[in-house]
Amino acid sequence: RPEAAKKIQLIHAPFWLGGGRAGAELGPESIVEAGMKRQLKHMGLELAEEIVVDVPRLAAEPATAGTKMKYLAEVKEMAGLLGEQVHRAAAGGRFPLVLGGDHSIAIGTLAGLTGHRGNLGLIWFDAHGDLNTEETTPSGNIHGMALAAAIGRGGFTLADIPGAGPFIRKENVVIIGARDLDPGEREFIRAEGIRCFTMHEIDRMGIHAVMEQAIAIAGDGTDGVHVSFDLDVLDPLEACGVGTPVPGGLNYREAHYAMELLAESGLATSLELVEVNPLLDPSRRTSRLAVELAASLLGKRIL
Ligand code: EXY
Ligand code: MN
Ligand code: MN
Ligand code: MN
Repeated sequence: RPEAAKKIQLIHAPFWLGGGRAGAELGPESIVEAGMKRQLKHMGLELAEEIVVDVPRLAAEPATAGTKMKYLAEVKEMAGLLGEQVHRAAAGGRFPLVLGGDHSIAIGTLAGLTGHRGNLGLIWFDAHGDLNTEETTPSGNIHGMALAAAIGRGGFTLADIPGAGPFIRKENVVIIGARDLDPGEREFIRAEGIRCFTMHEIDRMGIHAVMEQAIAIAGDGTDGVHVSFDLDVLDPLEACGVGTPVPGGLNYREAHYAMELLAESGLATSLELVEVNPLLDPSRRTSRLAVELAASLLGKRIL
């Protein structure tokens, strides 16, 4: 098991073009403003100099270039730049803590992580499946295709990003908190047996049992686990500042307990916090929650 996080590498990925809704590019800054660096220092963690990836910020119109995938060129550029920084951080023994930005940034994060450590487990906290392809997407937004890209499903995958390593193995992928799946995603999850703990399973089993299974699945034979945390996994009453809110999500303690169990497992080797859109939450409560959840994953305890 990788030793506890030595040094934290904060990486800003101020990108919104994968989610088609401006404001996600303000996520990283709002999370830092909400106290991320203060919190981590207060826990005694050492922080490397933070990195801000120079991602494409604006495009005249959804540059589709003959594909249904919106802003594909910009997503590829972002993923290459972000992947480089994540790989460098992991190779340098630092814990990559990536701040989004819409969920398409996960394509960059995972390109970097797999480029460094091939055999990775993946825990995907999300109201959505993010398993659409160009054929099944209802929106053309690539943030809804990010997990598909990570496991090699569809026409646009990790393989299209320079420096990326092998796809994440389906057997080591766990989705937690899903409650808004498209037909194409449902079909795929059932056909491929993707481990998906929807809100129904969480109500039935409880978050403890779900996390015990999730940790076993993501940790089975892998040499590290990436936690991809989409803030829209939380109930919008807890976290309204997200681009695609869906009622009936995790409550505050379920989310913290999941992070606390992951911290106890010592399994997590990287984290990304995505879909925070401060334009949708003037109270900045969602940004503050992102800070707190990172702290719980990195070992903050109540007692
Ligand atoms: N499933 C819908 C789509 O593919 O367009 C909505 C996806 C929302 C994706 C957010 C990041 O989780
Ligand atoms: Mn997502
Ligand atoms: Mn390497
Ligand atoms: Mn989502």
